[in-house]
Amino acid sequence: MDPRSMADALIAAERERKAIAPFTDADPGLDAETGYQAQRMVVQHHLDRGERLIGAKLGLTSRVKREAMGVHEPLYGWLTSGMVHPHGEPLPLGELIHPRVEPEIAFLIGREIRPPATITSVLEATEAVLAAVEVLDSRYEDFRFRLPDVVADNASGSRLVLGPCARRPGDLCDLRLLGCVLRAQGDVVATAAGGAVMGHPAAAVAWLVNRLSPQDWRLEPGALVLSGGLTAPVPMRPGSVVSAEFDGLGTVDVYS
Ligand code: OOG
Ligand code: MG
Repeated sequence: MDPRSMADALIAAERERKAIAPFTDADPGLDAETGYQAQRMVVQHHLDRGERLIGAKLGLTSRVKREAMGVHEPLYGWLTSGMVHPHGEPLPLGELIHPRVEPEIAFLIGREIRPPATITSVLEATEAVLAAVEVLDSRYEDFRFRLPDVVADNASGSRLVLGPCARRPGDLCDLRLLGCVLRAQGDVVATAAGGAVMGHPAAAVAWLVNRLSPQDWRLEPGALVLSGGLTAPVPMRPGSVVSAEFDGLGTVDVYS
């Protein structure tokens, strides 16, 4: 598989809302690097259509997510302006294939973070921390993929909803202990703390900075970074109501 044809198939799947088989079914030797080359082309397609790059997302940074997806390494993708979904508006299910939502801790980067990044240097450079719900919509049938596939698919990125409060990290509790209660249809379906993500959500941002350091795509000041799902994702169906309540950061509600 070459990155161009992978990207073209993913772009068509998103446009036509028709999931495809993962590329690794036909090509089990596909590597993650080829996936990242395809990912850049997928993201570039959105930029060419007038969207802006607004930040990055980490994926599979928590054990619960790695186990849920059966992929055992973290990965990254990019956030573009077209992904931002306003808090309080219904999710347009008709534009999506089979969306799932997951609670995340988002970082708004205030200053450049130089590699080698650490939890401390990330926190120093963080302008604000926000609650977020990421809306995933894999372009693969049944969210079935291996690492190179999901990398190419921009880490299943589709939409993101930001919570109501932006707080400086120093004004919050230790982010490892920052709790989250996830409800679906009013029932608690999962609970987590920030430490679910690499022991500390800022460690995920540091991982990204270090991972990107040999490349020409960087995190600019003003970038938003999603540090990765804290819980297993929850499917969004007609009538679904999901809320993610975070200690000190308010509640993000998503409904269809
Ligand atoms: C892959 C994307 C992973 C996260 O936060 O773990 C991700 C998927 O679960 O479809 O965004
Ligand atoms: Mg996510």
